[in-house]
Amino acid sequence: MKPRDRLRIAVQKSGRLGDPSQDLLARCGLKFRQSRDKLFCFGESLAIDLLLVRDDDIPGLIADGVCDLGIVGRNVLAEQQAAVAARGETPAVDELRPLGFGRCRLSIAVPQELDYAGPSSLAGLRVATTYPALTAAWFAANGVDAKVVLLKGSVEIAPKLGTADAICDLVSTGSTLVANQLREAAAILDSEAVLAGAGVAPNDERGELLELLLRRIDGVIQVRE
Ligand code: PRT
Ligand code: ZN
Repeated sequence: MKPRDRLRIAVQKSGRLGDPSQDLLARCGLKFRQSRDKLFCFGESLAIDLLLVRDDDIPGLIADGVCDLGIVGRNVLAEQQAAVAARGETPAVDELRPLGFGRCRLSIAVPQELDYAGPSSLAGLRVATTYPALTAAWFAANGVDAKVVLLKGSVEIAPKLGTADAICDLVSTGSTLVANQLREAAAILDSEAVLAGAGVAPNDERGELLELLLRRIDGVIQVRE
């Protein structure tokens, strides 16, 4: 890969984290010029550029060295780390800072009528989720043998459709669960947007830019708290 002297950050193009991510970077004094295709933002105030992508791609873009940093939900990062760990490899992407927005939790939810007395109540059942590695790791940690069913979307309707007995999905207000006659049984991960970066920081100009950005992010977060 061609060496880069500009730092590159992957942020969500649209969706829940897109605007708050760009707001945070603006508060850090970063100014950008957007490309015509709206996929790339050139940093005008510092040598820091943005790549606008789907959130699911962010950990991989960092792991592959295409981007140095990313702003992504801890749920997405932790799922990638759990998937790497499940293959017996060491995750190459770390959480550098929690960012204080996009808060939610990844939770096991069960139909109202299911008697939930702890993880073992789910033994032998099918649990639908978009987070198979985190869900499987939670079952393994609790010594429960359940079947994890991967669904890419509309996880909350799986029990009604009969494709699963329970789900593991993101919850914020809880109204989606209530609307689908489900109730939260156990939170397996507390999530918020995080700054993610490669385990080994670049040891060139980009390393200095990274230090500068981290100091500014810390300042912005301190003011908010
Ligand atoms: O297009 P792209 O792939 O980039 O976006 P996406 O559709 O995969 O993600 P998006 O924009 O929906 O969410 C981005 C991130 O926001 C997630 O990865 C979380 O880190 C964070 N976040 C915070 C949430 C929620 N809160 C949330 N409530 N992501 C999703 N939800 C969904 C949840 O999946 C469920 O369907 O909202 C519903 C539950 O909400 P409540 O309020 O009814 O409980
Ligand atoms: Zn996504």
